Amino acid sequence: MAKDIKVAIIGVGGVGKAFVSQLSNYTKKNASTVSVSVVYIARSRAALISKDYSPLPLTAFVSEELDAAGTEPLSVPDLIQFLKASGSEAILIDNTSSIELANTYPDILSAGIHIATPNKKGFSSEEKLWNDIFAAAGNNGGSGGYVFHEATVGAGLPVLSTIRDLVDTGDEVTKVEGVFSGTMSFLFNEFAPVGASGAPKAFSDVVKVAKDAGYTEPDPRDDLNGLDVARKLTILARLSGLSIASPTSFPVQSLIPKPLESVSTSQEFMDGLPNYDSEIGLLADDAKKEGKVIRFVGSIDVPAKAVKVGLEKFDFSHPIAGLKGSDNIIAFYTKRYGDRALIVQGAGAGAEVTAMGVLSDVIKIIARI
Ligand code: NHO
Repeated sequence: MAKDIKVAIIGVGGVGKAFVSQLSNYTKKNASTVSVSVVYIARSRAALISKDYSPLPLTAFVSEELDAAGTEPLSVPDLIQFLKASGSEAILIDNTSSIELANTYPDILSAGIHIATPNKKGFSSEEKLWNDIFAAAGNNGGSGGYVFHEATVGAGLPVLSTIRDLVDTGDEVTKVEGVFSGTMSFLFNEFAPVGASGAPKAFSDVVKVAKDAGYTEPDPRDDLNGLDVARKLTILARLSGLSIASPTSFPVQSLIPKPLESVSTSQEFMDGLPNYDSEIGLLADDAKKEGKVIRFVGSIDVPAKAVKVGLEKFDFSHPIAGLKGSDNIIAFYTKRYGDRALIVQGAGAGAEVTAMGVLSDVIKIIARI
């Protein structure tokens, strides 16, 4: 008999829409073994609820329809009750970046509801939340729901599953380093490519190209402040066994010039950025004279309990220097792998690849229930 799974989706932006389309293909392909019904879908101010638990039509995911036909979203306690009352296993997909929702994961998991999410907030904020989530979850043999968050680092790349497999099989992670931001990867691969000839590009011009192409957050300061990378490093460091109080508890280099930190609009920021091109231009020039390029990287030194995020110089021949586009690269150094790192590399940003990470988590949950 096919497994009967109810799904609730919160957040239907870029990742949410791509997820729905991939989930739809998955359910069609696997209809003989699993019956997946999406019974609740919500945006910030509107929700569709299938009161009789019949599957909502996928057209309901078009945001305009949801806004027009939807009712007020349920509170989290009401949503838990609604899903529990179905009598089936239920999975909540959090496709928002809401810390308020992430704060309720322990309650959701304690109620036996599973969670799959690309939202970094629950796993990279205060350590207490991380501890509460995994104390409530069933991942380590407890009675709560399973929680998976592969897409919080490297989008669909197998980063978290790799580090978990290394640790679970008895290996010891000694160092993790790499490029963890698709946006930062694009900026520096364009700004300081290996073997560049001719006039150097201005950093502000590259930021503008990235912004216009939709690679950056609407306000590029949200990429340039380094916090997105710091959140990813917090997650990896915790999985490597380190205690990390918060993503601001270790050195994080911000690329936002001090005077532009407090300007009120993203346009003002973009207008002011060319005034600071020379600072970062000099860094790139100095590196070039040494046969190197600058890249925005993160690293975790496990024995030294040291995590840092910022600009570093790399030889032209280093794999980090040779990245293309918005690719991520993550190198794991472990006792078992020795000096030759286990490397994961590929597209690390974008709705389709991020949604793939979320669906792969859903499939892991289905396999366990
Ligand atoms: P959107 O398009 O802003 O959509 C968010 C949706 O959530 C909206 O529909 C909004 O109405 C809804 N929402 C917000 N708060 C809500 C609430 N309290 N209740 C109900 N609905 C609420 O965001 P995305 O792009 O679809 O992202 C969704 C989640 O995936 C975020 O947590 C984001 O951080 C995460 N994520 C996205 C990406 C990506 O590429 N888009 C990545 C990872 C995780 O690997 C990617 C990455 O790291 C990108 C990074 N910038 C980089 O490396 O450069």
